[in-house]
Amino acid sequence: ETGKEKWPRGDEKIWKAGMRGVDTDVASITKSFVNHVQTSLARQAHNLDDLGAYQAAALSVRDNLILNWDDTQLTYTRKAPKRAYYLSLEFLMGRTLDNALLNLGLKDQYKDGVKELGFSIEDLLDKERDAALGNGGLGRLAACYLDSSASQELPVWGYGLRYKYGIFQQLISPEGNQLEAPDPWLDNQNPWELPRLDVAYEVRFYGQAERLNDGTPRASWTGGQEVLAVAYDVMIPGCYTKTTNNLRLWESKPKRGFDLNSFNAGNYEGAIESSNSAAAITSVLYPNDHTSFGKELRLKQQYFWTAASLADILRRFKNLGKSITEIPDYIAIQLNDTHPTLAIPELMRILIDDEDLDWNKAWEIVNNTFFYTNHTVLPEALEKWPVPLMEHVLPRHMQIIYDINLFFLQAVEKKFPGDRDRLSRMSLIEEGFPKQVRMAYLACIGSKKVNGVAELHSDLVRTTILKDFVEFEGISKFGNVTNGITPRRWLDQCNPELSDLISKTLKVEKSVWLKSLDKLEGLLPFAEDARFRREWAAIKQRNKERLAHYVQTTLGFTINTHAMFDVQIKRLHEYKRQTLNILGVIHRYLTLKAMTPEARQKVNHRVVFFAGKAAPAYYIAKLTIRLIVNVARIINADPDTKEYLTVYFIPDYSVSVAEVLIPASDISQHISTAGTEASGTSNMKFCLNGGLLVGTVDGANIEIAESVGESNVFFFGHLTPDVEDIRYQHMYHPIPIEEKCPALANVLNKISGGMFGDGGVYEPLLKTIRQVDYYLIADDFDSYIAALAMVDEAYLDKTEWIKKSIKTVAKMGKFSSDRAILEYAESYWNVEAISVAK
Ligand code: F58
Repeated sequence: ETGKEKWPRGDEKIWKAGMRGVDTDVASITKSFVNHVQTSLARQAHNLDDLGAYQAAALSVRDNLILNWDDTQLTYTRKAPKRAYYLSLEFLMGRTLDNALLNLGLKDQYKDGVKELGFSIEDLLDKERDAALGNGGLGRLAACYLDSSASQELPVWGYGLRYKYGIFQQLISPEGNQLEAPDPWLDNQNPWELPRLDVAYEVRFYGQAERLNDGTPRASWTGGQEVLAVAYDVMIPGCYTKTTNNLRLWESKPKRGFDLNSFNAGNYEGAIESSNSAAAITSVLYPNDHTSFGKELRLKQQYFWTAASLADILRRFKNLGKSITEIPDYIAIQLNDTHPTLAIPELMRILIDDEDLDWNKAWEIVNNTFFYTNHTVLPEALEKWPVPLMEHVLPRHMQIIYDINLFFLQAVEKKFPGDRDRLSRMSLIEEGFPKQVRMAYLACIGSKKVNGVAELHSDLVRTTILKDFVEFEGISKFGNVTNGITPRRWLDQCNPELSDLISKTLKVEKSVWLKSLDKLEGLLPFAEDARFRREWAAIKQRNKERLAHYVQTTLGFTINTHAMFDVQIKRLHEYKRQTLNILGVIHRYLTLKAMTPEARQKVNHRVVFFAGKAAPAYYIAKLTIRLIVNVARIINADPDTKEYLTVYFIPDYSVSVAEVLIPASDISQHISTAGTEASGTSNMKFCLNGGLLVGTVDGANIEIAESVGESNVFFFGHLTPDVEDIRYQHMYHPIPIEEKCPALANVLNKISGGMFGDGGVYEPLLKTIRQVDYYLIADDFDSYIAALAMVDEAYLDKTEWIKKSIKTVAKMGKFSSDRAILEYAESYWNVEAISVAK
């Protein structure tokens, strides 16, 4: 590139005159807004409602994003740096407008602009629907990593699926049952995506795979169903930088519109059948969390997405004109859990069948291109695909997996001769009826590095599920990258007053500290400053009022904002132990009931919030919701206690609901059985907003405590190394619950006795505790209650409490997703930042 290339076509001056830059002043913003109202929306000033105004504002912001996006992509094309691709089946983005305005540094201008046109920016922001293309932590982590990649100017693209329906909407029936409704999030059009109907790839399913047997490992794969993958691009703006990265989401379409022959023959159903089956692939996000199902449609989603993404990545690579063996010098692919593991045999297939490479060369390329992140050690969540299903849907990939396994086991045999147990433990194929492919093992052996998502979890990966692989491949392949969260959304956006106070106090611009979060340490001395503490406390108070207002307008309940706000929000799961929390609430209620009115008056009012969705087929988790709702119904209406304890279940938890709940919390609960929560990320969000943490010694809680100081967190419960022994005791030397934990036995009896409605309904849930108690509710109950008592005690001294809150925030710098993504870039991908010329 000389910078003096010939203008491609037409008159350069006329071209340049037609080009525009990013709008930065109020006048050009209002002009662009009005323009979009008139033309893009075909509406007029006098019939424009808030939704229309939101759309006009979004379209005008999108124009700006596109300009930055274009410059960014041009820079990447010209400079051809090594790029990383983040493959994730889930991107839980939430809303975009506010985040885009803040990252562009244009929030104030838009606020003034829409005000001049008669609207309030807050009302418009509220009209946006969440993009909820994820279940929970794993999907939200992917979204935070995209924000950080762009903010740190890293050439990273995301690849995912454009589900027509995101995670279901949660409704709660009057009895307290969770009901699910579809989430048609695209119904009001999505201003944040650019359809790229010209970027499309064919993806094959089923058919026949035949080895050529010509002395090469090649095979031909023909027949079956062919489906089109069409690209939709979502712009990902970095914070105070021009860099605007891309998230490419695939939509499935039939290769041919419909079958005209069937149509002409009068078979109308037949005519649309194949087109429906193609469209079904990206129709809906699977709402499971921490279970693996083995459903054909899910397998098709995974292959459809990995095949289209790889084809796209390789097309871009080929444009560089490099030799195919240089792939690892230009491409790093991060596998977000095992969901995209089929990319490994797919790249083998392309290199062998299409590019005619020999096996070893192909395997070496694959091995230097992929990186695998594990997000759980729970056995029920480890993906396994039945061999017969794989053979049917992806016959060529099944052959390749068998070949990978053969060479792999030969190498294991060489290192550990005669160790047959080891071979069967490590085989990619689990024997049984049916045989199954162990996807975590395939991801592991096909990748250059493997990591867990917090120190403890990475240790567990190394010593439990992948122990044999560590012994075989060496420990250096198995690392840790502790998760992080983006401080843009999870502080600046959700808690603007606190963010402003921090800038003012540190005397550092947001454009600086939001991207170097360690700067928060500068807040430490201000913990001793009474005026600062008052401001800090006042902001927390206003955030509590904002939450109370949300509850008032959506649920109709009035909340005492002078109470302590105690929050547990996450997917409902036995291992996360919402049950422990609600049983603790009942215990507190019984204790209050037993007190004299005078004694009660000394108790600080506590408001306990729960929110979270249960997988639709997860019966026990749904029963827990029902119990919470009914406990709330009884407790909140009891005149003896309602001044001291109230409980709310906030329905339809989402990213935007989290943005209201998190800044309002005094204390939040992260109380998984030790060793079960890989990391957790909401723990980080609460602490970054000045809430303190009650938790078990699990996941990232441990590192948070290391950073903020153990005196600023409330730990309880058994430790990871003891959990297995305790479970063993439960099996072989069970102690009756009345003996082990009388307080809990009493609570369970009250539930059975009908204190919260028909006790029989809850029996299956209570049985999980009375009988097996796999998650150690009874073993941890007393220490949990003791930790909550410490919280009460600490809360009495408001000054000390606020000091703890300030010191906590000051020490949360490590948990920025910028730190995490830079670790991936430096220690895993070998990808460097590259700046886009202004
Ligand atoms: C979560 N996993 C972990 N999985 O549970 C959490 O500790 C961690 O902080 C987070 O990942 C990010 O690393 C998680 O969210 C899922 O939602 C999967 C969805 C697809 C099915 C299997 C579970």
